[in-house]
Amino acid sequence: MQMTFRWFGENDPVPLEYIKQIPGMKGIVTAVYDVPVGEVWAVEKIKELKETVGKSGLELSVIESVPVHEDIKLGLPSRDTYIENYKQTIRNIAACDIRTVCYNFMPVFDWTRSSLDHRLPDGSTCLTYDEVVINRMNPLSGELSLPGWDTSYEKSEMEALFKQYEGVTEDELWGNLKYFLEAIIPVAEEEDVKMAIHPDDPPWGIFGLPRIMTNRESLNRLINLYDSPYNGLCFCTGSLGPLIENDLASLIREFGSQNRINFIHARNIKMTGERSFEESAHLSECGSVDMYDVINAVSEVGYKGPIRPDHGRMIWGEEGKPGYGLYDRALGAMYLSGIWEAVEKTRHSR
Ligand code: DNO
Repeated sequence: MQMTFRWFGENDPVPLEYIKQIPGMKGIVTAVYDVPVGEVWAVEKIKELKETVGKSGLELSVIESVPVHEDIKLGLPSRDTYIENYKQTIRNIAACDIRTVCYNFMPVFDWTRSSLDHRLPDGSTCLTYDEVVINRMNPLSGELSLPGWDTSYEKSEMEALFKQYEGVTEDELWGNLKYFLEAIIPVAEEEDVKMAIHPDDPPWGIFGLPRIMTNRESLNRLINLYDSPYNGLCFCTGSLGPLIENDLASLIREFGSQNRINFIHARNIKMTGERSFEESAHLSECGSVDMYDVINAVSEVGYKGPIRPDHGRMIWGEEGKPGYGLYDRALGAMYLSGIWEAVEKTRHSR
């Protein structure tokens, strides 16, 4: 596996030079942030980004994300134009020799949390998902936004979007995903760009909107929508983890052995209720995810692709983008690399 780190571009308070100082760090996960969703990313923009990253001695390994326009998820007639644009963006990314693209198919909202700065007993802060608080939130108030979302909406736009999603069933969403994949995966194959769909975070419907990428059955349905290693998963332990039925290590064995894991997000979560959790430190004993089991399975299936530590807590007085500070994610990277070294050496010395 190749250790990578998410970086939000020039406005990210974490400089590339610091990321490079994390031992074993090889690659950067980032995106072009100033092109409206649905428009083509120009080759020059991607090239410039790649050069900026390259100057720090790191490689631009993954684009996370090329956002999917809502009209594609809704299956509107205008989707064909946005799909053509998406294909061109894939071609342009390939022209810059970047080989992995992460995306998601979550209606309206990407990852959703009830608190971005929940204080833990040790004084650090973390992101939490509390079902009771979420159920009380009004997504139409015009006040909800998260720093990690690729898009944000005005109140009126949000109301219009919710209206459009009224009556869109999960099966229709699946149909729209299939339509999208049938159009883009042949291009991804031609251009040698591995697509990695991020599971829904959290892995259940929110605010009455349908969500479909949640468990073993849905991951399986996804890979069967288009039979190609280019139609793969971003295996996110923190997104799949909250559903008790999701045995992470066995899912990695199942989908990794079929060559369908194209990217990995390693995040730990500590369940605090049936549908509530805190995002804990990466160490297994801090949360509900057994990170040793996860990395052991990753090594067992011979995974060679990128992995990144996902959300970290804010520690040591750091201020920055919630979930995306330097310190706790750097600790996470070292911990993951440590498990990796141990399981690989054990495996290969047998
Ligand atoms: C959250 C991230 C997600 C992810 C997208 C991928 O921190 O894991 O925002 O980037 O869902 O499209």
